[in-house]
This record gives sequence, structure tokens and C-alpha cells, in this order.
Amino acid sequence: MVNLKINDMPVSVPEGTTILDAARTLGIKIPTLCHIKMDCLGVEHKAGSCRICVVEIANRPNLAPSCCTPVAEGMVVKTNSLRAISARRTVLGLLLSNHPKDCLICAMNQQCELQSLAHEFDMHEIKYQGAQTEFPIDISSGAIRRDLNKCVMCRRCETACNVVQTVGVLSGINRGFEATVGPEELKPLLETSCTFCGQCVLACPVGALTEIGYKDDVWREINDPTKHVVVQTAPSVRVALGEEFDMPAGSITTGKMVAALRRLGFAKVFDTDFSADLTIMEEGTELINRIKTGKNLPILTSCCPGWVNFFEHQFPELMHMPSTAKSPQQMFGSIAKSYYAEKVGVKPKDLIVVSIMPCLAKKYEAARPEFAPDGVRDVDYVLSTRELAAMIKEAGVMFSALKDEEYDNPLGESTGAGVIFGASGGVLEAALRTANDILSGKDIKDIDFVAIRGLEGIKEATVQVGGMDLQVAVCSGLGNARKLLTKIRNGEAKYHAIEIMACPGGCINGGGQPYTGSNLKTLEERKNAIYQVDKNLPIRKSHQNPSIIKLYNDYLGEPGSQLAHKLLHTHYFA
Ligand code: HC0
Ligand code: SF4
Repeated sequence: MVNLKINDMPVSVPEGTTILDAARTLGIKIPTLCHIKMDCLGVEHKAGSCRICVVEIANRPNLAPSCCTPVAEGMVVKTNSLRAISARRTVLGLLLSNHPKDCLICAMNQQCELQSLAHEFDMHEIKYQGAQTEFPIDISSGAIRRDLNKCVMCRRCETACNVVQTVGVLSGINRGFEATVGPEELKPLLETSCTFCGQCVLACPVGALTEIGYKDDVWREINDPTKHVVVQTAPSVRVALGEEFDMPAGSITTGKMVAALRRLGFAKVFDTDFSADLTIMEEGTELINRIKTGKNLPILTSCCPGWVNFFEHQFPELMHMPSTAKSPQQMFGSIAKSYYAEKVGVKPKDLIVVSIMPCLAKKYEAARPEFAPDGVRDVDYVLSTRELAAMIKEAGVMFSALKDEEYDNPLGESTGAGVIFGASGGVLEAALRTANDILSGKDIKDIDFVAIRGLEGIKEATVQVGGMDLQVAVCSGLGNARKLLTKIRNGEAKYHAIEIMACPGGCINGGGQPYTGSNLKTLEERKNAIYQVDKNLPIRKSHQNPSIIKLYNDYLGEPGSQLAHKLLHTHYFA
């Protein structure tokens, strides 16, 4: 242990502890901006670049950044000396001088860490006035908005992209006044290998990286009497939306969310969990066929669009491995614009499908040309969990006071297998539940594949399915995916099936989820809530979903049929 004094108080902490963490054990908060513990990502970003966290150390001539200065025996630290406070105020003043002042209309209004610091420091004037940088705003991707005029050079996005996701799109570029963080030559994101996972958006403390919003378009469609506007809600939205309304993390808000969506004016409120069940029918059939023939193993799940973008860019030689099944979001769109549109007698162009997703890559996925047969998109608009909360607030709906309501049918009926898609391991568990029943010809009761649950980045297990031992793996976070796929490419690992999700922990930690989720505890609560929803449901296997059975009987025929292939499968691009 190392003994030191902070603000005249003695403290003992393990060697290697930073002054910032040592101070926290004494209940002393040193302000920070660039520092972030992304504990859900297993990374601590301590660049020491913003200098907001500087402290005075006795007998050292310079102030030291506390986030990256380790404690030393006998050290005497002052966190609130006049010198430290003045230096912080100068740094903050300089940052504010070159920062746009449109806080009232910024997407990060009231969630911006720079704004909070200005408030905490009681700053009331911009001392330094001068030129401001003028970078063009990038909205090329339709998913992520990049406004580098707001960048504070904390480089958290760089850590999320390069260290956690290993995509390597973002780095420090330019020099002096033009210095910023972005892709090489400041290319539009669409022209880079960005996956649109949105982990950089979650990491950004200000409004430099935010999502591209579609709320206004959705309001317009809802209020157009010629349009029939339906909505689908992704599995993990229901366990995070409550955080936007000050409910504890892990609150299950399914019924309130459905009620709120009706009050916003959607004609029908449907569930992506329904089409997650449908995905299992198609992907599960592929899994069984590949196991029986021994060909194209391992099968890789393909429902996460960030992950699809990643393998298209980074592992094109493994393109035969991902399932060809569309994601539940896109399956929902295809079925809504065919089966459902026919049922209710609405032309596909007049049926508007809106998705509520925890994910920013879903915005990009919905806009991919292959998902717009005859020029009509299967999914018209994708809103994030945060955007849905904003719509609810804008409409004056008192979310916490709403009484639970049920989804509409037929595209609102789902099983426990559908909802667990929202947490890492859930897609594979759902597929195994179905494959086990089909291969054994039994209704197996023991359906909890706990070995593949949890927030760990890579999980491996041998599972018994249909009397066979299957080697499976689950991985979340693209850095982990890279590790696993490299082993597969080199022939160092053999599996039958692998689930991959781009965001660490799965969709519960998607780039469109409330900003409150960047700590492990919140993610644990969201994950536990997902499995609680599963446990509470009377049907927990996709192939037992009555609406899915009816869809195949009345419309699609068998899983893998010609029509199923046309509507529910896709192809990938190198
Ligand atoms: Fe997911 Fe999905 S589980 S990717 O995380 O598969 O976004 O929640 O909606 O499509 O169902 C996200 C979440 C979905 C899809 C589903 C899958
Ligand atoms: Fe990197 Fe993901 Fe951000 Fe793209 S969205 S820049 S891949 S972290």
C-alpha cells in the first residue's frame, strides 16, 4: 500500500492507483473531462489531455493531471489549491472560447459534460474571444452526425473505436488550431470502414458525435391521414427506456412503452421480438442444415448490422459463414410490407414502418439498397431509444404514470426467445432452444443455456443439442470478434455456431441507448431485466409462437421456402 495525504487527509491505496481514484476514496471529486472509465468495455481512458483534473503536488514545480499520475509514498496533494483551481478555470475558459454556444439547441443539451463543468465552475463569461474552427458537418452515413466544431480533443472516441472495437477509423489529425479527431483526411464516415456501432457516440462527452435524428419525419408521417404508420420495438429498448424518465436501471417498461407509442399516434404497436422469433425459424433451420451436412461451419449470426459492416470490411474471406437470414428489424419490415399490408389492404408505399432501436447502425441498415425492393424501403425510419424518450416528452405524455398496455397482433406476439436477443448470448440461446427441440423431436423443458449468458466479452461452451455436443461461442464488442475470427481464419479454433454483437454486452449497450448506461452496474441491471422478461413469459421458444406458426401456415410455407428466401434472407458485399 502507498501512504499519502490529499487535502491534509491521510490515505492508503494500492500501488498504481491514480491520484484521481485515491481522492475519490476520501470522497473528494476532482473534475474531469477527457477521463472516462468505460468499465463495461474493460477500458480506462486516461489521456491526461484536457488538464481539467490538475492538482498541486508538494515539491513539484508543475501541476499534474490527476487521472494519469500514480500516487507515491509520502506524496502531499492539494486538489483545491488556488493554483489548481485557477489553472482549471483557464483550461475551461479556453475550451469554451473555441466551442459553439448553441447549447440550447444542441443534441447534448443537459447531457453535455462541458456544459456541466461550466455550470459546476460557475462560469458566467467567456474570457477569451478569438477565431473559431470551421469544420463541415458530416451526416453522410444517415446514422452518425459528426460536428468537429464541438470536439474538445478528449480522444475518448478514438479509444472506443481503436482500442475497444479495433476498427481504427478515428485518430488525432491536423496540427495546431486545426487539430481534431476524425478519420484520415477527414473523410465522410460513409467512405471509411466505420461500422456505425455508435460506441464513439456513447463515449463523446459533448455534441461532436451524436446520432442523426428522424423524429420530425416520424411526426409528419403520423399526422399524414393517407399513411398507416406502424411501429416495432427492439428487445432491449424496454429495459432501458425507463432511465430517461428517472426510473431505476433495469426497470421493465414494456407495457408503458406500448401505451406511450399509442398516445404518440401510431396506428399499430408491434414488436421486433416477433420477428426475432421469425429469425430463429430461418437461422435455426440453417444451423440444423449446416450441422447435418457439416458444411460452412461455424454459422455466424448476422442480425447485428454493426457486426455485418465489420465483417464486410474486415473479414470478406469469411463471407460464406454468416447466416443469410435478415435481421429481425428487416424481417419485420418485409413481413409488414407484404403479409400485413395485404391483410389490412394498404399499399406498401402508404404503410410506414418505424423502428425503435437501441442502435445507430440500424439506421444505416434500414437504408441499405437491398432492403428497398422496388424502391420502397422495408423499414422507413429508425429512432433510437433516446429519440423515443424525446418524442414522449415532447408530446407531454407522463410516462411514469401510464398504465400498461398490450402489443397489437399479429406482429406483436412473441416469446422469451425473442426478447433475449437484446443481451449478448441471447440470439444463440434462442436458436439452441429451437434446434434442441427440432433435432430431438421433444419439447425440452431445460432451456436455460446459462453458460453463454453474461457481459463477458468472449464466452465459449460445449452444449448438448439433439444428443450432440456442439462447440459454441458468443462474443460482443468488435475487438473480441476480431480475436475470435482471426483464430478461425488461422484454423486455430473450431466451433459449430458463433453469435457476434458489435456492442460490448449486446444491444442493451447499443449506441442509441440512454447515456446513463456507460457503467457496468447499469448494464447488469438491463441484462437481468431482459432475462426476467423471458422468465415471465408463458412461451419461451420461437417455434411455439402461435403467430409465427400461423404466418408459416397461411403465407410463407416452410422455413427456408422460396417465399421465405425472397422475403427473409439477404446477401453481403465485400
Ligand atoms: Fe438488437 Fe436485434 S437484438 S440487433 O441488439 O437480432 O438494435 O434490442 O432489435 O434486428 O430482435 C438492436 C436489440 C434488435 C434486430 C432483434 C437482432
Ligand atoms: Fe468507430 Fe463505431 Fe464510431 Fe464508427 S461508429 S467511428 S466504428 S466507434
